[in-house]
Amino acid sequence: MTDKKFNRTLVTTALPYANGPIHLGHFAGTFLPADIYVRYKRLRGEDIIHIGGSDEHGVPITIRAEKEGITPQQVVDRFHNLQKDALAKANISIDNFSRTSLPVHHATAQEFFLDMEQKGIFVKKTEKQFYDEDAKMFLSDRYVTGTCPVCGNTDANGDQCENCGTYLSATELINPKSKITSKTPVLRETLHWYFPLGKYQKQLEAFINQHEGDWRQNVINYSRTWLNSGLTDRAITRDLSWGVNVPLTSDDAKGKVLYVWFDAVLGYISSTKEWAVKHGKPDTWKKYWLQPDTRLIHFIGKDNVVFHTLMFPAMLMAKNEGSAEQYILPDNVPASEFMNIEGKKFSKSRGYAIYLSDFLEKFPADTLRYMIAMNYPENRDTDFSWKEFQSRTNSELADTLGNFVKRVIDFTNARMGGVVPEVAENQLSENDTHLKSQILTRVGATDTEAQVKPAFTITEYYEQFSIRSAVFETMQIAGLANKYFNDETPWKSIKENPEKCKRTIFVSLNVCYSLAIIFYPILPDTSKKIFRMLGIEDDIDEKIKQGAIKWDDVKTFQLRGGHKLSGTSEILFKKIEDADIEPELKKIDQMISDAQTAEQAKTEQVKSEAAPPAHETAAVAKPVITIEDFEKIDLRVGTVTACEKVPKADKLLKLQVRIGANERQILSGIAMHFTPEEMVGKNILVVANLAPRKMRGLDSNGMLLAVEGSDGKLNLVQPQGDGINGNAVK
Ligand code: 2FM
Ligand code: ZN
Repeated sequence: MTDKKFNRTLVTTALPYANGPIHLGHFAGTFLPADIYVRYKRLRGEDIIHIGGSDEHGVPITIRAEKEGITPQQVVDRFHNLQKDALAKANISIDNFSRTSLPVHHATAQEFFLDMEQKGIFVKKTEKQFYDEDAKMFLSDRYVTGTCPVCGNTDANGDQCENCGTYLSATELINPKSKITSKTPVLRETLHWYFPLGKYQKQLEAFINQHEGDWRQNVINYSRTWLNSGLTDRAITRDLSWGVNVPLTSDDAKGKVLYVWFDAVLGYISSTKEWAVKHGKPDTWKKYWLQPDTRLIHFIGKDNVVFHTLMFPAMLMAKNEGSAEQYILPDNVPASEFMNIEGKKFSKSRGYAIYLSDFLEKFPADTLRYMIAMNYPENRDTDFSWKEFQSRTNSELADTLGNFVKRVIDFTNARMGGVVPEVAENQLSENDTHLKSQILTRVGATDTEAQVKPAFTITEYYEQFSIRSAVFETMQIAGLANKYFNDETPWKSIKENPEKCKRTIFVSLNVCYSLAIIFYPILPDTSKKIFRMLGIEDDIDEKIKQGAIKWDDVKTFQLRGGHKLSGTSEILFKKIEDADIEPELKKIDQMISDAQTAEQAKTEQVKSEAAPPAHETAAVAKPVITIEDFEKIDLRVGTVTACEKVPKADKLLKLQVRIGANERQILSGIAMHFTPEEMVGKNILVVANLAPRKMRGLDSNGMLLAVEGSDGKLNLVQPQGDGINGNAVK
């Protein structure tokens, strides 16, 4: 835990590859939580900038260009602009959305490389790499596809298997194929620059330890998994033509570019430089990167953790060595888990995705922002479902928040001449002050005697990046306001007790003002509409920037008696009908059936190529077998005696399983479904005579049986009964 005093904050969002549009995964994992946090901090009057851009290098771009028969530049031009527009439509108030193809970025990345090269930090090594003899080129990372040695997925990439999450090197793939020509590549020698990550092991361990307790546990765990297995040299150059050229310090560098991850993380720095130039103060980027009182925060998805907690910090440590300029290291890396869609894993490559701009063509940005924020995958994978989107919009946004604000404004306009009533604050009733104190307690102001304190205040939730809880508590306040208005029945008191009615409306209008403030981070459009109806017409973003509207304004009544409202009122949220989401549900069905068809076609192809057994899916029926065939399988009951995670393999568990008198080791891709602790002591069903195989260099003797549920979760096949260990299935 650090206890540093910061004077400004630099927030970054992971740069999405410019090979496709922004999808809900990007939005939920990085852009929305970052934007909510930044807007909240702006309301607190803090100096904060939000920096990002698109990642325009790397194989994902060139593969798309080749598929479409266009240049990589054309690919990135198209998608950078689409990404930028979609983010603007979603009201992501990013201060600069840059591009890594810009000269400022190339210069920055080359400066880092040259500095390290001159300081003798890199190691140069000749290694064997796959080469496509027909295409006459080396195949780096994703240009090679093949079968994952861990889970059997036949579509694994040369750097990572999308199915089980294991980081691979291309030479580990079974049946490697070139993505360009589909030919089997050959191994050839090539020279590359390596960054000696291992040299920074101690420093990185100290860095991660220092953040134990304030970083999310998943971020600490992912980083420790890497640290525990020992950091090694990482190749940071590639034989490609698209990317940042390796500076030509020798002939060896010809035809080589920097590895996309080496340049992408530096995109945060170059984007800040571009932002500073656009603001006419080119040197201000230094204030954000080189002063220790800046707090650096990276919003990323879980698949990017180690690049931000180990690789980038190590690069910055290397750059800082012997230099007067000292780059700051990240103070927090709030990494998200994943957001599924309708219970199924999102997959861009399988076409199972919802794109941000498509969504926003049909539904307002604030409805999406709310739904996603309430399901922010903070500590576990969450789900986006259209039905939930409909019900949250209708019951929480429309019936709670929208309804309260509209009733108050309409009542004031119709019955009070559209003017805030004059009320002496010391004459407010207990109910009136109770509502105010409940709001203060939840928001986190201190000058209140609350009876029921929430576990944390909204302010505390934001400060600790618990976005989902902050949003949930914010909506609770709208619920309290709605209840207060109903209980006070101003439509009756206006006749029976006009002074009471005035007090109710005075309080309610001020609560509308408070709601406009506390919902501003989550629902910026709605917040502005509320301000407008309340007669605050100016540019709200600007007012916040100048400190004229601020978070702490909820502590006091901001609208004084006599203040005139705009006199208009609008419906904040239109209800979503079944008919509005039916086409979307149909699209999901279509995506699922397309994915199944593709999966089936793939399986057929694999069978016809007599490739190793594919990762089986429920959609594929298997050929009929005889009883003799079945009897070849030795199915036994085993008991798990010990279990641990396999380093660098997110999904793999290493189990010790006792079957009768013998104990054996089995590796299984179930780590996302079960913790090692919950496996120990379980009776499981094991294919005991499966030929031994190696996974991640470890022996696996057998396979355990499990079945996927409709929620995508695995269930173990667990035989019941006493004294069954070691027995065969009959
Ligand atoms: O995983 C990705 O989509 C990468 N383009 C993220 C890069 S984050 C940062 F380093 F720029
Ligand atoms: Zn795999």
